[in-house]
Amino acid sequence: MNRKVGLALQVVVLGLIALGLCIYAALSGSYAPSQAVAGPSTSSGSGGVSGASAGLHISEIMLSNEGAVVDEDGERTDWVELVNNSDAAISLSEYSLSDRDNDPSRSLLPAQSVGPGERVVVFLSGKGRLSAGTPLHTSFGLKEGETLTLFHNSGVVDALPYVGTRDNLSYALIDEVWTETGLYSPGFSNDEAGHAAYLSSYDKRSGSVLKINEVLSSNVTIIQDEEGLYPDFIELINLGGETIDLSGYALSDQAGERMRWRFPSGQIAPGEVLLVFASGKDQADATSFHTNFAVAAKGESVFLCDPAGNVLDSVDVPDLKDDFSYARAPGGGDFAVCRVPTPGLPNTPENGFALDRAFFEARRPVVYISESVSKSAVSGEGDWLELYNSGAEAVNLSGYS
Ligand SMILES: [Ca+2]
Ligand SMILES: [Ca+2]
Ligand SMILES: [Ca+2]
Repeated sequence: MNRKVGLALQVVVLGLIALGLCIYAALSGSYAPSQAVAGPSTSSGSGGVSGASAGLHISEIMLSNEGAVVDEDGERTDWVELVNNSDAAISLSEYSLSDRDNDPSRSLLPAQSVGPGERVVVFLSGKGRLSAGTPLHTSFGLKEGETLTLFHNSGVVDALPYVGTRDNLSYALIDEVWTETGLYSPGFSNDEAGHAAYLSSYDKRSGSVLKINEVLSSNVTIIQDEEGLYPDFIELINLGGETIDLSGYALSDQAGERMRWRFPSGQIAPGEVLLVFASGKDQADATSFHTNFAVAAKGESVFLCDPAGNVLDSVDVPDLKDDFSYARAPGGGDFAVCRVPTPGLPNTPENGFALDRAFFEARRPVVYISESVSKSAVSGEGDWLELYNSGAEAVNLSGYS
């Protein structure tokens, strides 16, 4: 299915599901269905977008953000988008946002100009960061049953009741109709192009020197963790010239939650290859890292992000056989299926075969058959076996047969 058709179908499906949600909500009494589809009430019914007056208005909101959008701290938080739908610049300082319809002083917006058609994202995070030219955060979060009100000096502009959506969907003004959509677009136009523009705004893959180097999704014999288990692994490589502090960096197997597991600390030196177990254990100390997810052997994508949520690398891992990895050519080249994985080492065949040999040496039985002869091979003699003890200590043969 091509992407365009897929998205179109997605929108249709979302529309149907939104309808279902509304009916459910009406039955459960959490809000009236007319509110769910009506969007914000506005101070003036003349002209502008969807009956709104020309000026600054609420254009999109996400209140069930499970990680599709992150703030500058790499943290998921709900958000609202404001748009200037007039043909003149507007200063945000004339406006405020509030979770109380009778208190315009909750989050006063800064003296920051918004040009005609321009959009501004305000995170509904409770972090209370409201300085001009920086990412904006309200001092409150919006809870179910509350109403988000955009005030102008002169009074209420928009009042948007809390609208529950499914995870990672936004509620956006599209073609003058408030619509639940998967094409969320914080800071960009409410359409497919705006969604694509948002996705590419955090795509920093082309300039990154930190890369995913190798992924193994079905580890049967390749490497054990501290507990003697055989988890999946993801390997990183620093192709740059400086040590990178990994604190806050993230690994994920979900595009819709790209900050799924974050390094609490850690460093990677120039040229270093770093092994991270994708064990699901969610542990980390100075020497070992365990993500809170594993990688599906049937294949899935793996993402590497910086602390602000920029994607530094991603790889679509294919369906892999047990103990096969998906590895870059040495030096950060293209990925290929690899039958000699090299956990924690550069991806060279030499390293793979060395690890292979070490594996068999470590598991070679202490007492093994070094020579055997059967009658057919040497006439006149009975069959015999030679046993060889390769260990340093005597072995009691009573347990062997
Ligand atoms: Ca938007
Ligand atoms: Ca796995
Ligand atoms: Ca490797």
